Amino acid sequence: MTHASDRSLLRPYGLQTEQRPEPLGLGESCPRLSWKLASERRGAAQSAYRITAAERPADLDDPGRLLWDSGRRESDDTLLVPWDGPTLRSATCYHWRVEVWDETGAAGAPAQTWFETGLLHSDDWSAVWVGRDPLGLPYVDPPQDHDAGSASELQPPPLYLRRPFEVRRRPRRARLYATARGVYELRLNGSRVGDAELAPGWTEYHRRLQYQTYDVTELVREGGNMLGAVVADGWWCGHVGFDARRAAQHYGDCPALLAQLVVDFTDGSRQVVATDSSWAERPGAIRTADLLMGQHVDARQRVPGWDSPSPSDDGFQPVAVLDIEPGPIVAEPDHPVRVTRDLPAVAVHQRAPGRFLVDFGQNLVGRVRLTVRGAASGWRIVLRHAETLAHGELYVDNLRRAQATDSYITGGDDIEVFEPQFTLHGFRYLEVDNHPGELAPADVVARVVHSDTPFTGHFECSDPMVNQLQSNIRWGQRGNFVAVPTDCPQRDERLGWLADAQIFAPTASRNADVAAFFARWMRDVVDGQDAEGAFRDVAPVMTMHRPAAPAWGDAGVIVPWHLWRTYGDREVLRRSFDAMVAWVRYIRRHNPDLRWRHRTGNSYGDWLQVDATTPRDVLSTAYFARSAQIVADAAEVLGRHQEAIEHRELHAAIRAAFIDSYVGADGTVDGGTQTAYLLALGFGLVPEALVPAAVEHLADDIEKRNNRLTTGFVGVALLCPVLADHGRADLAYALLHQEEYPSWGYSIRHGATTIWERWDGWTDHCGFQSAAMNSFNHYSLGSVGDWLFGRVAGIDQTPTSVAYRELLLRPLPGGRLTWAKAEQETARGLVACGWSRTDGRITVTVTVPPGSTAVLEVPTPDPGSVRESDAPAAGRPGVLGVQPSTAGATLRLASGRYTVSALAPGAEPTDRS
Ligand code: RAM
Repeated sequence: MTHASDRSLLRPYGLQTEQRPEPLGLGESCPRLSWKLASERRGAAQSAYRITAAERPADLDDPGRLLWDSGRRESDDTLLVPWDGPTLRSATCYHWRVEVWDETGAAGAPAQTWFETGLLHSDDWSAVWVGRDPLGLPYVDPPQDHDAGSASELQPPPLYLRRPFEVRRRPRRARLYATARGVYELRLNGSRVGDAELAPGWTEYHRRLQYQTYDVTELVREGGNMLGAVVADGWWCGHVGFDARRAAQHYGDCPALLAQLVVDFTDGSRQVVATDSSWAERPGAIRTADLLMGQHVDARQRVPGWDSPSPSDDGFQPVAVLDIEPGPIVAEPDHPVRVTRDLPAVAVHQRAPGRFLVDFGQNLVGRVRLTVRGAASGWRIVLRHAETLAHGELYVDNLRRAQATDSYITGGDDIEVFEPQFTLHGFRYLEVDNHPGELAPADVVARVVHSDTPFTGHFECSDPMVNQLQSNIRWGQRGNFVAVPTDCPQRDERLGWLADAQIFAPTASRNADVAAFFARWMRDVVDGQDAEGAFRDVAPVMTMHRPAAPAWGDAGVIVPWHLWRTYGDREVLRRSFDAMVAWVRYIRRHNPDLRWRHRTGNSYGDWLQVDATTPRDVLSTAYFARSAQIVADAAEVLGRHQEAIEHRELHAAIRAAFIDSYVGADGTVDGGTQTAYLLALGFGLVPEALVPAAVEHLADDIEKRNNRLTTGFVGVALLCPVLADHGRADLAYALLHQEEYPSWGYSIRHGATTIWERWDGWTDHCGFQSAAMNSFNHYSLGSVGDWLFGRVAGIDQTPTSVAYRELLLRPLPGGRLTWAKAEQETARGLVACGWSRTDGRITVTVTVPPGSTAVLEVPTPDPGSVRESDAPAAGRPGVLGVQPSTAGATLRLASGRYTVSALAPGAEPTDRS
């Protein structure tokens, strides 16, 4: 007999519907269901499952009407199992439950979750777009600050929209569906609705606009109600990228709202309040708001109680109903942007009367919340932001046109709180100017804002500098994953650059669950493809209208493949596949000799390399080969045999061309740069016999520079992995520990708390790099994070494994580390691997989730010394085999937790008798 508390039971947990826990407003009519597994018992695996689903009104206790019973299915599937029940209805809450049986046939502990569909059909929408009457209010001049630069254009003040309504009795359930052309915040009876920031996020607006769903059951009251919204420019019509024009030129010229409140009563009746001509609008306290420029609030212009059920007659005018179709409105499929934490000020320095410099100790992305006490009305406080200081003052030159300046004019209340919610800044330092009186540190707080992808990965080791590097990588990921993966968060750019994203995606998926985030962005990438098959450098497309460059456009192939390998998401691969094929065929069409020299767009090469120039055609042809190979692999997964054969042959031919043109008989690669060797070795473009010589050339280049790197965005991701995989872990560690310029350690020694865009962002010898392009928060050079998890700690999967089904655990003691460990919540469950060296022995602890197996390479000079939980490893439960190998010893493990120890590398064998 088993008990629910029995830890050896197979336990499903982390249930997800369409790669999100408990999604509200799901847009899929055939969602995919997933669960992870845990068990304390070695060898535990799922042999069967059963899914049952019911439709259940949220407020009823009855179990609901059974809708779908999959029956017991003899299967080890746990990932993305398609809904196979009756067609889902709009705006309906479904519960589903999974029962599992383990490999012995014993029942596990069941688990359940829910999801609620959104508006699945376009005729579910009765709302129409509403906005400001274009003949109504004049545009206003954004405030000009002494040093905030000049605002390029007049800006309209954000819209305050509202509509009163009556409700006869307390509702059973109320949902609010909304989106905006712009960014919006909803209000209901004076309260904020939900916690999404900068909704609806940024998508390829020409193709898709996402709506959000909110549970407002608790906010709707019997009697009079007021539904309100504030809508600012955002990506729709504010400043985006480095185009001097407001995005008005790209999408539209004024913000608008589409909202629909659906109130359901217990008697089955329904009341809908939707945006239409009965809504009213006026400007309010927020005078201007722009993602790049900042937000300006004049509290004297507040309209007290404007969003309360019984406002006074306060100047609201009828809205204009915009003569536009609701358009392609889709449910938000990924995690919304949210405030995920607050950081207190670590220091506040008064620089002059009323002028304070605040240090938050961390370069971050978000905004501040300032509390002002006892100020008279009309006091204008100005907030400016910067990532770093120069001569003790804000360094803002690298912001280019982004003013990153907020201001607040006090309204005369005893306590006033200013928090600019429709703008976003990348900063560590804040200047508060014209502050009335003292600024108490507790009155200023930094609020961290980003796409709320769950951060579930951890890496840690014995070296504080490497831990700081990992922290910098994570902060770079947080700050630059805001609706889309951006290059940087501070200057007038913040675009979804493709190469940055593909280089960093493997690291990102170590730190966080980015499955839904990237799958959603891939739609934008595919949307950006032209009729010829060329992707663009950025997605959503903005300003960069040329075909994409090598390594940039290839993201359209690499990212879907990565999502398949990491999360088992076949659908994103299927959906992207035609675009992947079209991209490779486009390159081939224009480069019939298979050296990619034509149609290379802006051909950025190994962007921001130092002291080296990798030939562009070496880089591009290597990527051409890589993309062809991935398309062939993807075609096999999807059963597209023709394309598989075509691209397998194409890959072989490009490889031959690469070798013919760029690889010498002595193993040299054209250009002789680190990146040239890394691409050739990393992408398998060196004949087997010449690999040792190529590795030696690579190592020579690093050594002759006293263990310094020269790689840019493209090469850096391959640097440590290729060295370690070709017997030069010593050099990989030397680069990891390097603290002289250029290196990760150099930036950290100079106070970096995020990854810099450039190795020479600031140097002892030259000071700041050109302000024209010098961000201190770019993630690309942080792509080494994948190697920290994958080799330093040792979590990887075999080349044919999907979603960590066959783990390849290869801890790599080296450098000055005495221990390292990582944990990762994979799609199947928790994977962990860590090692430590003490007293001549190495101890490796690993966790393999149920259903997975692992190949564990134990680095030891003496395979006979391997023990598991203090007993000879062979024959221990779950240990399926022990063999000597080049690493030392290789163990095959079933699921479970293990503690393996062996004689440490370099230690003297001891007498084991
Ligand atoms: C810079 C961006 C980005 C890079 C492109 C080529 O402007 O910041 O990181 O991909 O250039």
